[in-house]
Amino acid sequence: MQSERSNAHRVLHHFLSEDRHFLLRSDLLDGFEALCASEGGEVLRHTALAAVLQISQEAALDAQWFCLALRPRIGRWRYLRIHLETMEAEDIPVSEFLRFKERLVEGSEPAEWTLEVDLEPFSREFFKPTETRSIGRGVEFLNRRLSSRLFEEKGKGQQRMLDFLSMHAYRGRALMLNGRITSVSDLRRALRSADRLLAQHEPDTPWDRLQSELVTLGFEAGWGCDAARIRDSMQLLLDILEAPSPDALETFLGRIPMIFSLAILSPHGWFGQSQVLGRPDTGGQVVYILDQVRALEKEMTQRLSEQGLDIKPDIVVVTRLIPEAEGTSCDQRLESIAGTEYARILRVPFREPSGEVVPQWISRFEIWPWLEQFALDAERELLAELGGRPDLVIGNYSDGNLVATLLAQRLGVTQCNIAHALEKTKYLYSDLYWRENEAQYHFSAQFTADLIAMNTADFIITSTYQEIAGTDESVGQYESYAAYTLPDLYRVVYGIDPFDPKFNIVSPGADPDVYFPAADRERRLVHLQDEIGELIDGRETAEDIRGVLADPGKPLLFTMARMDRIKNITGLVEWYARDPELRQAANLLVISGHVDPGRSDDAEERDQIERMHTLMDEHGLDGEVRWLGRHLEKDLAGELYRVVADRRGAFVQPALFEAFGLTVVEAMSSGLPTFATCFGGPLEIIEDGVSGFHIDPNHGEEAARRMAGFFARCHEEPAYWDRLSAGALERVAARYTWKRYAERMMTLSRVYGFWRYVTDLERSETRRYLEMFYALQYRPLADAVRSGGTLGR
Ligand code: UDP
Ligand code: LCN
Repeated sequence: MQSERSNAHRVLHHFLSEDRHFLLRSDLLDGFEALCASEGGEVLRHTALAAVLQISQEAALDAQWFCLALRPRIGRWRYLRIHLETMEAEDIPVSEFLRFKERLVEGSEPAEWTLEVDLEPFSREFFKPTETRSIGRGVEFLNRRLSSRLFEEKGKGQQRMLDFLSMHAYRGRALMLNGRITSVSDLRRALRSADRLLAQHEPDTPWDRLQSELVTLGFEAGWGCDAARIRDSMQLLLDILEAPSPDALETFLGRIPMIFSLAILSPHGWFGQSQVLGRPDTGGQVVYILDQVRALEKEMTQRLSEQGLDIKPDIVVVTRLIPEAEGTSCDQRLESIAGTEYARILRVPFREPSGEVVPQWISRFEIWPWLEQFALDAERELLAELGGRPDLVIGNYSDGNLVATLLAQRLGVTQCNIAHALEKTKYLYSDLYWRENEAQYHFSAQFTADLIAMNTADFIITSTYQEIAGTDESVGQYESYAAYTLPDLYRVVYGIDPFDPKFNIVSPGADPDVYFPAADRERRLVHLQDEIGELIDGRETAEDIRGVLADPGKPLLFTMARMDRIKNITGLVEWYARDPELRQAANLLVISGHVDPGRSDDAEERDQIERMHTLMDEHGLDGEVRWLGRHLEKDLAGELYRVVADRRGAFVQPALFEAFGLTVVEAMSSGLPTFATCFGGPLEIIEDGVSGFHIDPNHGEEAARRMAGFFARCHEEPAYWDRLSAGALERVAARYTWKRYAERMMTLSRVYGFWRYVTDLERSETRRYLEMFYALQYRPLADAVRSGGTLGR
């Protein structure tokens, strides 16, 4: 016991001597490892404290206390306080832990009445899974858990199902049931009669020919396009009324015609179909939404037609209109979306309180003061455009999700959120040191908006599991909102629970018409290949090109991303520059930002551009690196990945953190071996060594070694390249396709609509609480962005 105490003393005082108030998991583990490796340190490995450190996510300490946030398993937290003299440890509540951190940041005791946000009481009565493997499979869980419960009380569930089916209509025309069926026994009887009737018809008899008889029985259009499908839907319902199974319920609900129109919100950035990708704040989210819309329109059309309805889906993407459009279409109010029949972009300007339209582009970090007015204007224009309310509102990123909240609340429709990337985990201590970041990033408004929107959403779509709940070692993006503090503003003791069944993993894909395997010779865009050859091997530089490859015969290491700090393009250039073997083995092709810093109006981008030039100068890279400061059109980009594959090259995604990483999926869909960051989505997309490679951006030297090793091995053993290429193709085909995405999304929206109707998932008390939080906390924070001030002391 005594030695346990003295060992703990030794370890904790070692950390104390570092004179830091906050330690990350990596600091704790690395520091502990170093101590164990030091003289007489081996014994420390077998102490109780060693086991505690293994599950620690972070520590906060002063001269008296050592506080630890423990994460014994994914999504589950405990907080421990150890007295640095007595070594006595005790569990403390989360609020105590957060208060301690606040004291360390502020240098004084936090005010007694600091606002504490606690959403736990609102969800106490809801069912939630407890197994970590159930995280992100919300709809499966709800179906399993609620279907039996719903029908437990005799007759109650059946009656609710009847009520639900009776309310469907499209523009005043009843669907599914008409007024003739008024009770569950009527419904059962009518279903049996219909079944007998349908059995007498050929399976392919269309609805039109069956309509008059079925209407007499109480049924309206929506059950199916022909006798076989109508019968099948009716039998499914009979089974559900008898004894519901989760699968039957999901299949049946998936068929109900209830989603005809969608509003997709994506206010920030440059939302357009050409000349926008690669601009600041304009990347994967735009690509994602345009591909999503195309896939959803197809899926909606197919489902409506299978149900025998001649109704066209209606999809509007609502974004911001930017009068100073810099040659893009962002100043156009309406734009139809290529590859769809009915979908369009509707642009609504930001307006000042005076009513004046804001002319210039505004960074995503600064748009907060304009969103409320935007939501009101967007609502008006959307209602006119759709001729009524949308059936589902889908928000994107923090701003779009907040506007989706405001719209869904006002219109009373189902809300779905998609984060794409939450900023909180991208920037170290962005919550704790929010004030230091306020002038540049305004995280206080953003994190407040996030918290509100994720709690009002009926369901949340994520691209990966780790986006919700991280890994055994790292915290998920959503999980980071479970408990946090913005010192002197408010403290969140229960913000969101990664186990909440509103979370569903539905991964995106890459447009199969644009990103297909290099080996698919017949589909190749041969007409673009000269242009691409010139881009890569051209003997000239230009205003937007730096570097001419001295030996174009070498394979290419290719990277393409917005020139954000977090994308770490300059990091990759530095790793490359410092590894002679890699430089020998491959040329580096970089498509990112601008070459001329004067052409950028984004501070972070300009900074990175300057760094690129410094690196190229310092390391003499002009003969081995080709840097194109261009925004490539989709087809050109698609063919470029394939040309790099033809030359037996590889793609690199070196980001410090990547929420998902569409370029990774694009490269893999082209059959290009891919090296991608181990922080974020790519960790899940790629299976290391099978369908690509993980690299650690914090250990660039090692990453460069790995790439050099890869090229060396491919040189010796060309089949190795083919193996990785095939592995990448298999992986995306199995997991990352838009077809699968659209099917899932359309099923989810119906199932959540159903549960929202038949249970108390509506969460109206939560909404009230969040409305108050919005008015009292979010609004002043957003206003402070406008006035350039900061809330708090
Ligand atoms: N992209 C592009 N040109 C560029 C930079 C990016 O076409 O100069 C495209 C890229 O092909 C991908 C998207 O923008 O489709 C970037 O998405 P990703 O998820 O990789 O990153 P994000 O920019 O969203 O953080
Ligand atoms: C935003 C990001 O930063 C990427 O990681 C995602 O791939 C993209 O959005 C699409 O969701």
